[in-house]
Amino acid sequence: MAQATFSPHGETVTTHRLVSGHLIPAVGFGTWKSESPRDSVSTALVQAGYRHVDTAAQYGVQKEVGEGIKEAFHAGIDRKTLFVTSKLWCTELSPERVRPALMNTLGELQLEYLDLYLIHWPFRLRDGASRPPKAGDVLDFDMEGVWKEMEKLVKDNLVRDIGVCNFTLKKLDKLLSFAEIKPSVCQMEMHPGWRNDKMLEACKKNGIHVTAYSPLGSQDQGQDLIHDPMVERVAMKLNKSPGQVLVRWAIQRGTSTIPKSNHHDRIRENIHVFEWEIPEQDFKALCTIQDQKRVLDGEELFVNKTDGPIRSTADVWDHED
Ligand code: NDP
Ligand code: 1BO
Repeated sequence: MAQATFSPHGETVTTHRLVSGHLIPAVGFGTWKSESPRDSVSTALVQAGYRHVDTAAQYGVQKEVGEGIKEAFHAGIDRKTLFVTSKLWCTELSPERVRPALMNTLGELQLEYLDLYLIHWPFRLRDGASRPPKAGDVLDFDMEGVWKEMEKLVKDNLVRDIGVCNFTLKKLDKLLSFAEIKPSVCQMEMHPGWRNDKMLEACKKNGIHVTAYSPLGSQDQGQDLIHDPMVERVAMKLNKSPGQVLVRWAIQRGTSTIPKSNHHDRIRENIHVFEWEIPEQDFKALCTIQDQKRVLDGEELFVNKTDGPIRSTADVWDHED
């Protein structure tokens, strides 16, 4: 359910109420491949008015992210107004490793609790696994055992909400069959070039909030949505930037979203998406981009074509695409 609240700079900002009752701000700051995380996080929080930061142990930036958050506290931002997400990496996907991994994340971030802790990918990797994985690098994943440990973190007030990333319908159904605490959030790749409507609908049906990652099409090998003619046309018409149109598109689908930038002007620009909207016909036009494909298909991380157990990207996504 969308709620209205106010940012420190007086702009109306949307938040969503999670099944737990906690609020998640609709735009968060992404930190994957962040080049100067301390500075960027501090700018996002103190100058641009973000109150939601997305990070992960695997990004290798948690210490700097924590320093950026500390700067925000020194600038007078209250912990209670912040929403901080981190993620449990694939090598830690066994029950006895869950709590130590979270404690390490809290230590690096210099926080006493996380607002949201997510399973980063639903595949367990051996310590030191290669990319792509060699035979024996992808191990059995005890989803129920890991989830029970995540639930204990909530009960012990170390994390306020728990959830998943990169799940399929099949894996979500399995999780829901034993979860005592339902996942509050499912974080998935979503943008006009990969709408992923099936997962969005399934999550809505189950009361699970969706956070859209890579809303701008990501970087390097990503999709160049910033220069997509349809996105450029809508941006020109609304006198907004292509980045703002893409972030706003995610918001109008009822998701939260977590754009990343190394540039202070873009960091500011990407959250100015609340006091205007994409008209219905333009929103619908953005939903018609034909060439639907994932940027992050999991191939490099999990696929071993000869030895398995994941032999193709279709296997990664349980043949649901
Ligand atoms: P994004 O879709 O946020 O795109 C980032 C790219 O867009 C960068 O190259 C950035 O360049 C550029 N950019 C940012 N703002 C603008 C703008 N206004 N105009 C033009 N270009 C812009 O990619 P990410 O893949 O980083 O996704 C966002 C976040 O989602 C991640 O940082 C991470 O926190 C999370 N994520 C989670 C995953 C998961 O498995 N759960 C997987 C992938 C991402 P520059 O920095 O130079 O501005
Ligand atoms: C390999 C990690 C993808 C970004 O979350």
